[in-house]
Amino acid sequence: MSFDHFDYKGTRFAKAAHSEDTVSYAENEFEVFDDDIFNVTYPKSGTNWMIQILNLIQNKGDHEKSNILPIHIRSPWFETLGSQEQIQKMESPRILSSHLPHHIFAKSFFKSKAKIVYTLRNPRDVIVSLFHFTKILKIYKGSKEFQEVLEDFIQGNALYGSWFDHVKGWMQMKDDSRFFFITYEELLQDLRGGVVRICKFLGEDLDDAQIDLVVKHSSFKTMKDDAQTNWTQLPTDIMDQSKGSFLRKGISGDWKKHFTVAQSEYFDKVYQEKMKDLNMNFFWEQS
Ligand code: PPS
Repeated sequence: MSFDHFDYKGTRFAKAAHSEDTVSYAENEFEVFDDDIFNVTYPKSGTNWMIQILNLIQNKGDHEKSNILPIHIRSPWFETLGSQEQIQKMESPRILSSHLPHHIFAKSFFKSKAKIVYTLRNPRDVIVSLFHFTKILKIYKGSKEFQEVLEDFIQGNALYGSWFDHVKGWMQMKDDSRFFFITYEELLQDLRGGVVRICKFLGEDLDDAQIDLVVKHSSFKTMKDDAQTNWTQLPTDIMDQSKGSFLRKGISGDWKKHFTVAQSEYFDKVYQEKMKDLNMNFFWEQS
């Protein structure tokens, strides 16, 4: 798996989506407002799902209102090329997305009252989702064998660098009142419960019927069938969905169909080693 890239402070970025200037601007100059809400993830962990959830919460479950813009411009990734023009047009409170690791995140966030919702997913399923994504996203070149994607992921050579560093970096904020984290697997198991917890964190007071609407319109099926949320509006020279879908399966545990026993054992060993100092047991490990 290869893509034209550059490294910034030890993290890998794609030239097609970033420049050193956009990343440096995001880190050093981007002005965070106190009422900003950041949707932060490592790629393929449920970013778009969370965009949909947060937008619906902000609109009290009103799908017509929250669905006006296509999802890829509804909540721009503030470190990417072209996002600044979009962000300048946004009304507050803004919902902004980012895949940035903690050590490169907007410095002004740390002096603000803005909030972060961090979604994380079983890394084995992240790898599988990424593996399929390499087949449709045109930036990926060369061999895209599963073993290669797995190895690049483990070595931190994937887009946005090491998953392990990303999670460990952000978990430094786990006890901060401006930070809330939730797993993709928890959302799959109990989406309503997740939405209620997110509302509480954001101080959003939705009634039961409004919460039901958030849940209804953020289901995998609703998002997959809707051109505003399934990314099919993107030009085929960027993403070729004749070779697979952006909203692919939306399940947990698909890794079991992709990893060989040897790959699974290898990954477990790497995971134990890299995550041992964190002392956290995530939801997918318990189920
Ligand atoms: S990206 O490219 O980093 O922005 O991708 P991201 O949105 O983080 O992750 C894509 C995966 O999320 C799945 N997805 C969902 N799962 C369940 N429910 C809903 N509503 C939903 N929306 C998106 C999507 O299908 C990708 O996972 P896989 O495993 O490939 O299906």
